[in-house]
Amino acid sequence: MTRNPGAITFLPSENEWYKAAYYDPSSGTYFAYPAGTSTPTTCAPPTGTANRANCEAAVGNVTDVGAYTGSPSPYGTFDQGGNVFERNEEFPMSGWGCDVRGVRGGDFLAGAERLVAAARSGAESGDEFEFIGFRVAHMPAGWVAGAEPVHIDIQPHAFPNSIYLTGLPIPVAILGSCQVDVTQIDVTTLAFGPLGATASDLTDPTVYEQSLLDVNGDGAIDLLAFFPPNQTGLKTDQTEACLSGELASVPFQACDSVVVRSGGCGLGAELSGLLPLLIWLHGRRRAA
Ligand SMILES: [Ca+2]
Ligand SMILES: [Ca+2]
Ligand SMILES: [Ca+2]
Repeated sequence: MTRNPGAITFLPSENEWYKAAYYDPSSGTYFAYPAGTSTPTTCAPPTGTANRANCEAAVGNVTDVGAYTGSPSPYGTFDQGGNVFERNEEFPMSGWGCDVRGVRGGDFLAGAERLVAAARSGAESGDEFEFIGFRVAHMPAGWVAGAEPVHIDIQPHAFPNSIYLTGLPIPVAILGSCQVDVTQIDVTTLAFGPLGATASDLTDPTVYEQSLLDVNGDGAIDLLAFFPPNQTGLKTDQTEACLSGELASVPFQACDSVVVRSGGCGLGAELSGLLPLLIWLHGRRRAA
């Protein structure tokens, strides 16, 4: 279950769901409960009274959407709190697996504490329960979807990310996830830094094969690329370096923090950024 590129109608992401439930655009603040207030919602049968919801077995079953006429969110949505838990696209917790997606807002059985903004939960995509449903969201006309965000780690296993402009190649891990399949990256499009240094060695099939690794140990395969620092165009006053490329023919850009040094600190200082990765790679080979 992944939102199709350019989708107009979709399951909301957790952020979208959260904002619709708890955000007040007129004051620019978030409330704790999804009825325009931070006072805990009272579970009750359908009513026009403010801040009421179908929860804690007040009815014992689902109610019609919009039955709580006095309890819209500031954006005008109804029943985000209570009635049924609503699925979103989020992977709620790393380690829960790629089949578990977020659910929010509480249901007709649980207490009002499940309606609060901080309450997160998850359910497997195949789970079918009478208390789990979903909300469909719709984009305004003319909206164009962006690409799935890609994340990178410059100098994996090291921080801060010290770059020496005259030094050794800079390792950059492009982090895979349930949504980002790094094998879909066209390595010839990778460009790092303002001048777009290339990872030319990745066009060698043997090097490429050895560069598909789970660098951060989260279970998803990452792509480890190396870039010559003197071709990046980075300058010593820059605090961020960005990598661009194409994944499944869709352009992406991802950035990470850097400390850029002109050089002259000696090989020891230079290696301090690279060594943790080399040790990790070496340990990995020994274990294999
Ligand atoms: Ca709900
Ligand atoms: Ca790093
Ligand atoms: Ca990984």
